Amino acid sequence: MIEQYKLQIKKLMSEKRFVHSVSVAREAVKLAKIYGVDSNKAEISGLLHDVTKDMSKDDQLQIVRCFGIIMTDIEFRSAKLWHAITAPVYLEKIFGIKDRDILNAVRYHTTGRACMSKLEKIIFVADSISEDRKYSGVEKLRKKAYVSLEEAMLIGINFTLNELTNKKYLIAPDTIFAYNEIMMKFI
Ligand code: DGI
Ligand code: FE
Ligand code: FE
Repeated sequence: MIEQYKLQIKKLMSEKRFVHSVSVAREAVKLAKIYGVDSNKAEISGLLHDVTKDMSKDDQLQIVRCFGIIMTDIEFRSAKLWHAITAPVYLEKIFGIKDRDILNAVRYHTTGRACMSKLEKIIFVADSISEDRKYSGVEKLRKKAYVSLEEAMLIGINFTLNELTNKKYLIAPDTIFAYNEIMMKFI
C-alpha cells in the first residue's frame, strides 16, 4: 500500500516535496516506535500529509468547492493553511482513506490543535525535524523530540508564532489552543 501511495503522490507534487514526504514518513515511524504508536499509521500519515501542497490555488479551491469545505475567514486569508484543510478531504474521497486518526493527523499537521492524539503530535513534530529540514537549531529540536514530544511541539509552535507575527500573517486559533493546552502542563 505504501508503495502504491508513493506512486500516486509522485504525480501530484514536485521532486522536492516528494523527498520531504518520504522523509517525514521515515521520521514519523521513528517517533511512533519511541512513543508506542502504530508505525504503519504514522508512515501513511507522514507520507501523505502534504498531498495537496503543490497544487495550484485554483485546484485547491476546486477541492474546497467540490467537497463542500467551509473555511473560516482566517483560513481563507491564510493560503499556507489551505493544504492542511484540503488534504484530509482529498485523501478520504480520492485515496479512500477512512482512518480518522490519520485524517486528523494530516488536518492538524500545520496548526496543531488542543487535545491532539499521539499520532497527530508525531506528524506535527516529524514535519519539522525530518531529514530534509536544514534550519539552524534543527539538530537540537530532534534531540528534544526523542525525549519529549510536547516540549518539541512547544518549540515548533514558538518558531511558527514568531515567523507569523514577523511577517504580519494571521494566526490560526488552533495554533493558540495547541500552545495553551501544552503550556498549561508546564506552568
Ligand atoms: O507544508 P510544510 O512546508 O511541510 O509545513 P507546514 O504544513 O507546517 O507549513 C508551514 C507554513 O505554514 C509556514 O510557512 C507557516 C504556515 N503556518 C503555520 N501555522 C500557521 C501558518 N500560516 C498562517 N497564516 N497561520 C498559522 O497559524
Ligand atoms: Fe504541510
Ligand atoms: Fe510538510
